[in-house]
Amino acid sequence: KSYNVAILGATGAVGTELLELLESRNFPVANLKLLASERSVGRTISFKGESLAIEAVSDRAFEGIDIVLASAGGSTSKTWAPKAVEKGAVVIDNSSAFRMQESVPLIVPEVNPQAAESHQGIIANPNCTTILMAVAIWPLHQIQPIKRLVVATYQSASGAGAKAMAEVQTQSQAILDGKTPVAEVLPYPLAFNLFAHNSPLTDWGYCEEEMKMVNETRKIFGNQQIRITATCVRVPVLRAHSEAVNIEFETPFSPESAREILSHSPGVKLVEDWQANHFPMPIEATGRDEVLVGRIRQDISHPCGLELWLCGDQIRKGAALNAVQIAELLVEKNLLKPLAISH
Ligand code: A2P
Ligand code: 11C
Repeated sequence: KSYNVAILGATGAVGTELLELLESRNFPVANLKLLASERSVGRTISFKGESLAIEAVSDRAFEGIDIVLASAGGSTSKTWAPKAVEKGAVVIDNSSAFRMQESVPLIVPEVNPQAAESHQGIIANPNCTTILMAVAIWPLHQIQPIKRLVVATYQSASGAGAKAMAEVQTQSQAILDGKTPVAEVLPYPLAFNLFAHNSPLTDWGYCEEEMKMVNETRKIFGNQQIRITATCVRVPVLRAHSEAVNIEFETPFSPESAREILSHSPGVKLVEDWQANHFPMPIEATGRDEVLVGRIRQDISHPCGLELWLCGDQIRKGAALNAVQIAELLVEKNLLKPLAISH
């Protein structure tokens, strides 16, 4: 059996990766529809050697579609996801629009695939920093419950979209040419710089990205007790996020057993060469499916603390790959029936 698939946001950084993954993972696609804004009408993109025209998203675009992979921003998803569901499609949404709605499963397939069973038409793909951390720490949480997480992120330009990636390259060239870098997509020049994550600030001083790590991790883990605090920072890297994660367990967790567990955990690749001081790096995580984890060590300030460092491709496992894995899960578990229609 094969399925009619639509990509909403097909011209974007994540949309482009979704196309590549549907092809390289041989997802059973019958027909593929590429949707974006009016701006992209007239463009074509190639899929499996065929040139497909971009269409502007509309009500009619979802007729006969089984699966929508949406990555066109929160407001676009808010408008179009419910309409796609009405037409009988299941929407896997990469935006933050529906993530915290109780009726919407928020899924990292390595962690909570069972949540897909209760979907009502929309399934949310978590925030990229959350996905990468969840893949790396869930196997440890299975052995000993995590009590508290203190995270610092080093987030690439790709998290702000294709235009931000292009901007950091232009800025880098401008600086090398002795010119003043221009920031139009991101709030400040990112080349040769870094700044606090560019999401809106809450009244209590955390930015929305930091709160996503708190709230989404709790929802995915099905555990509201885990205490989480995060500092999110944008760094001049193109497309892989890094995270320094301090984990406090209920009881001591040795680095040796953490290493042993993570060496055969799904979606994780251990990268640790202590002699060479070689640990996960964004350039080595780029283009890879796995979350690279290393520098696992005892927290010298706490007997139940463990430190680890991770890098993961933000566009791939942080977004497009996780969404395609969810689609594969729906196919495998026969969950593509448009359940929302019965409401
Ligand atoms: P377009 O290229 O036509 O603007 P990125 O995350 O890399 O910035 O990409 C955003 C994606 O979302 C693009 O494919 C973009 O299409 C799409 N998009 C943005 N706004 C809309 C909209 N209002 N309707 C449909 N697609 C949109
Ligand atoms: C970033 N994580 O790196 C963000 C981008 O909620 O999906 C994606 C925001 C989201 O800036």
